[in-house]
Formats: sequence, C-alpha cells, structure tokens
Amino acid sequence: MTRRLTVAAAQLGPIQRAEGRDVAVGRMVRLMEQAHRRGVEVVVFPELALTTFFPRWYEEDRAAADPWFETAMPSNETAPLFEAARRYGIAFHLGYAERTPEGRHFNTAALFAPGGETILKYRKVHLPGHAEFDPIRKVQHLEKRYFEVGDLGFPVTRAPLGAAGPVNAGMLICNDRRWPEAWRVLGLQSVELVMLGYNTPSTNQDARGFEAHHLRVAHSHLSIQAGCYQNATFAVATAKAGTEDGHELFGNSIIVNPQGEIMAEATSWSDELITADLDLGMCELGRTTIFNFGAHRRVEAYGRITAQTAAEAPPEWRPTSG
Ligand code: CDT
Repeated sequence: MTRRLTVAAAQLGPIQRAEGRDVAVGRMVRLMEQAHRRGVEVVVFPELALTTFFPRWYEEDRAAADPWFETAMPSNETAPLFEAARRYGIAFHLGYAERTPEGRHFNTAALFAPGGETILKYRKVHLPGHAEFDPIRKVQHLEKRYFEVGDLGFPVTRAPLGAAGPVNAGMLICNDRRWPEAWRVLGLQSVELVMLGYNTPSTNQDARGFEAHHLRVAHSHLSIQAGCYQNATFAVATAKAGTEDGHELFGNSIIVNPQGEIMAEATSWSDELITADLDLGMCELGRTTIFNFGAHRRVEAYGRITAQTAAEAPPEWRPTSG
C-alpha cells in the first residue's frame, strides 16, 4: 500500500527585535490556515521561530537573554498555535529557545501532534559562532554563549503522522545540516522524514573573498540534498528569512526527496507556505541498494569519525619499497 504524507515548510519572514511572540504566532496561525486549505498533514516552522534571531545581540550578563527563552510549551503566547493545530488536525514542528526548570538553555525543536502531545524533541548539537563578544565581527553570532550543546543525541521516532501511519521522523537544526555525521546517525535509524529549521545570514563574514555571495544558498541546498540522497530520506527545510533590524537572512526553504531532488522551493524571503505530497515508499530504493548500510558500510575503517575531533596533519611521506 502506498504511504503518502502531505508536508509543508512554513517559511517565516523577519521578526524584529521589538516584536512580541504574539506577532509571530499570529503569522504562524495564518500559515496553518493555508496549510489546512491545501490538505497538509505536517507543518514545519523554522529554528527559533517565535522571536528575532537573538544570538546576534550581546548581553554581558547571560541571564539578561532569558526573556528570549520559553519555560513552558504550550504557553499563553503559543496557545493559539496549538489551538489551530487541533482545529485543523495538523501536526507541527516548532523551533524555540528552551529554558528547563533546572535553568539549562537549549536551542530546541519539537514535533507536536494535532492534539498537542509532544511526539519528539531535539536539542541542537552543532552550535556555530562564539561565546564572547568578537570586536572584529560586524554582527555577533553568540549561540555558544546562550545555548548548551544538545543532550538528546539525534533521536528518530515512529511518529503517528497523517494517514500514512507511523513515519520514521527525526530532526536537525540549522548548522547541523552541514554535518554528514548528523545525517548518518539519523539514517542509521531508518529515518524517512527529516525536519529542520534555519536562520542563516545571507552574508558570510568569514568569507575572505573565497566564498561568492550566491554560494551561501547553494551550500545550504547542497548539504540538504546530499543528506537526503546518502540516507534515503525526505527533508523539509524551513527558513526564517528577510531583514531583521538591518540583518539579512536568506530564505530558499526547500522540500527534498530521497533522490536528493528539490520538490518545492520558496520564492520569497517572507512568510510563505510550500507543500509537497510525499510517497514514503521512495525511501526504499536507496535503502535496499546503493545505501543498504547493512550490506556495504565498513565500520572497521571509520574509527577516526568518533575517536578524533579536529583534523590532524598526515604523517611525513617516506619512500617505501615494493
Ligand atoms: N543558526 C545557525 O546555525 N546558523 C548558521 C550560520 C552560522 S554563521 C556564524 C548556519 O550554519 O546556517
């Protein structure tokens, strides 16, 4: 029997620093309404979807950043989103800054069932940027200051999504998409749908003339398309886009199939819903042939992947006989 799932990437345009969560939530509810009209079963919202991308703002006292974090989900402010999900019978993925009851801080994403139950939670592992104010940079990227490294690994669950029955669902958050190890850990759990949100500045401050401007989007797509192909999975990758208080983030949200092909792409850098009808059976081809892990992986040759973090120089070359 064909297993079909209709998904959407609900791209958000910019959220200004002065705007409250109610503004973002109102826009998300409107995207949910559109999703309902298009028969969508799962909506994927971006990373840190409720506020501006606050890690660009330095706070000497880290606790001064706490107002950007959620201590409850749902909360009074996010309740309209949960009500819309229930009204329309749509599951949704939401990225948000999480402060736990113990006072720990994570860059988190959760997948919620239409009834509001948490199906899966993930905390970002690859935190880019820096922990201290960097006077060289025009714009700060302080994820290492405000978040701890995620402590949940890369979980995949058999998620009750839509009419397709259980779907093997996993998540990545923004910078994670550039790391093949993260995709492979999901692939090793037979993931069929990767949900990921991102906030990516459209200018690379470290480019030093070596990375042309247009490659910013190309590298994002390259990473997601390769991750899907090499792990025989679909992905929904959703941006927060546009200019937040003078700082530009690119859009170009995409839905990708297990062949690594882009099925749908956002054309604006503002609020926009893109959708695709997934045939989950497409994951079988890669999984049973070229990327049949059980038949072809050679773990005995991969030791460095987990034994070593930074790159090392190879040994000196010496002539050998034979
Ligand atoms: N949010 C996030 O992870 N953004 C990074 C850009 C980091 S630039 C210091 C990304 O990889 O898209």
